[in-house]
Amino acid sequence: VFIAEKQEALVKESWEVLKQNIPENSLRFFTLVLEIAPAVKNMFSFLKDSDEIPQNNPKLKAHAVKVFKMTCESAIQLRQKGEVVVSDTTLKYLGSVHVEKGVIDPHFQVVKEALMRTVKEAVGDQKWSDEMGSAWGEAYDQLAAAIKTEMKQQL
Ligand code: HEM
Ligand code: ISQ
Repeated sequence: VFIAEKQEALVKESWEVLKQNIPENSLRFFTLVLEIAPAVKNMFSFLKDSDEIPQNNPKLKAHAVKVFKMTCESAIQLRQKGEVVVSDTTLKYLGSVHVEKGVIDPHFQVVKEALMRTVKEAVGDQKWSDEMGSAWGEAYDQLAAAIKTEMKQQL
């Protein structure tokens, strides 16, 4: 699946905005995941022993940023070659982490929804467009598909 040059630019542009406030946007992303699917709470090590979402957890921030960055990279790849390629080691590692934590297919839709809403809120309604949304959505879907395939091979 190829995306247009314009769409790649929109993803990069919105990531630049998001990057300005990593602490707030990563927290927002994670909060939305839990809002949509409260049951996934216990999967996350940084939440296990508390009821509240830690406001400044380095692991939470780092992981959230990684999800955004990988989705951006996927958008670039979809524009360049029409497919998402994740390095073998990264894919194996992410596959095993998510299998171990008990992540299943429907969870990917939850994270997608949370990611898209975080981007939309960060850039604001004026800047957000269907074109921007579909670019993020396509990049995420293709990345998620690669991880899901790897997870199935590890089961
Ligand atoms: C951990 C990325 C989807 C739940 C991680 C890590 C990354 C990541 C980079 C950190 C690994 C590490 O360094 O230890 C992604 C990407 C996704 C995705 C790119 C989709 C495209 C999901 C989904 C769930 C999920 C759908 C289910 C709710 C988790 C959990 C951890 C994790 C529970 C372990 C966190 C911890 O306790 O340290 N993910 N993830 N992820 N992810 Fe995801
Ligand atoms: C890990 N995997 C998917 C989504 C995430 C969001 C916030 C923190 C960690 C994550």
